[in-house]
Amino acid sequence: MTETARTPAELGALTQSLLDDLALVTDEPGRVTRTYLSPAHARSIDLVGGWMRARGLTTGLDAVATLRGRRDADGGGAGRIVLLGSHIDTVVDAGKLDGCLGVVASIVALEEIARRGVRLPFAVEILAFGDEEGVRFPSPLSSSSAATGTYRREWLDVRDRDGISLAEALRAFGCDPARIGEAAIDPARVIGFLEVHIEQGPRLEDWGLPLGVVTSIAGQTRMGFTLEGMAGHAGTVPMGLRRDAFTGLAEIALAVERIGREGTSDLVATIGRVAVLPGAGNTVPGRVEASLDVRAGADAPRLVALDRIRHQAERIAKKRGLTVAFERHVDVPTVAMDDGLQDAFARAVLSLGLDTRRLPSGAGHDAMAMARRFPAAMLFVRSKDGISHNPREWSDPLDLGLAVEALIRTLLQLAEQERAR
Ligand code: HGY
Ligand code: MN
Ligand code: MN
Repeated sequence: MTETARTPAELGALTQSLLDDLALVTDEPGRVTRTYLSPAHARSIDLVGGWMRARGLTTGLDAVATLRGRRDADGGGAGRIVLLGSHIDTVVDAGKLDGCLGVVASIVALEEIARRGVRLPFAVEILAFGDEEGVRFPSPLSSSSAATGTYRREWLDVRDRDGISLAEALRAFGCDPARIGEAAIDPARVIGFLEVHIEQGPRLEDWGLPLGVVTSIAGQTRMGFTLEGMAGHAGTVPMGLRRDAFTGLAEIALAVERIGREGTSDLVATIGRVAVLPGAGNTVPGRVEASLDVRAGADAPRLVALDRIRHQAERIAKKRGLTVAFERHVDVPTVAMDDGLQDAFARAVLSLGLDTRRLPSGAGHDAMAMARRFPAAMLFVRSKDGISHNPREWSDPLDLGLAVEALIRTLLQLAEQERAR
């Protein structure tokens, strides 16, 4: 029995209400922080899995704790599959939308397709990845890497701030690291991966557009680096005799900023986390541990900037009697989105009577890991003031509903193409 199609406003209101409920699942009361394999991650799997099961999807957890909700092809059969989804882990003090929107929009879209009595000639699987951000462990995109058979075994040995290894955390979560290989999805069966995500930038708002189609995802290098100097008494060590690791970092940080500014317009370089040790106010810092995140729309400017930063850091360290060591956590090249799926998203947006434009993504996404093995595409939703990784992250619920409707229409196009194969 078919029901009246929900309007984009109704789809948006439903999407927003689910996002509001999911945002209450946090490791830090009073703000949204949900890191990989944390108690809040477990509770979010229960909540989102319940939404999936209530809508007739069968659910399961893979070996890296990705929640998977599946609707079989109408008429059964071991046919091909369309993958949807995004990540449900967050940064610290996050907004409600980053990642979560892609999972919730997929759930609402599949429910609406069923309400409209539409049959799909392929299976659909919604993937709720638990480790896209790489906040607890330096292992960004590890869940989607497992789904594509590109998981890096060394991630299992990385440790969080409490010294717990990723492997130990997986076992404590009830997962078996020895079975990670089984999480890989056979590319021969996959039509494509579609990810709905907030833009996290200002362009759609500047253009006055609710939706945009992503052309490529900027490559990124994320590193850790350590500066070693000499801890000393703040009251007795003369300024000229100090090997102060923090002032060394300060000079390096300004060099990073200058190099970032001097590169191509889409080159960005960020030191987002710094630990000053031993951390006493009356002690000259002897050691500093910092993060470095460098991205660009193309690989060459990013790699040139990395070389320049490393050279400047070594020069400044030497001048100050410090040593510097770098550790690479992630190095992902710029990834192009699939042309055919981009066109399908664009046709869906145009069918809504909306103008559509295409734009690159400066932020990383699970789609960049999924694109290693499957055709992948992303639909961006306008971000108010371009804000993200911030509790002020917000998109108009009508824009959310338009994205759900565009996802529905994209799936209907893929269904037509599949029937015609
Ligand atoms: O950092 C990123 O690009 C993404 O938000 N994980
Ligand atoms: Mn993010
Ligand atoms: Mn994200």
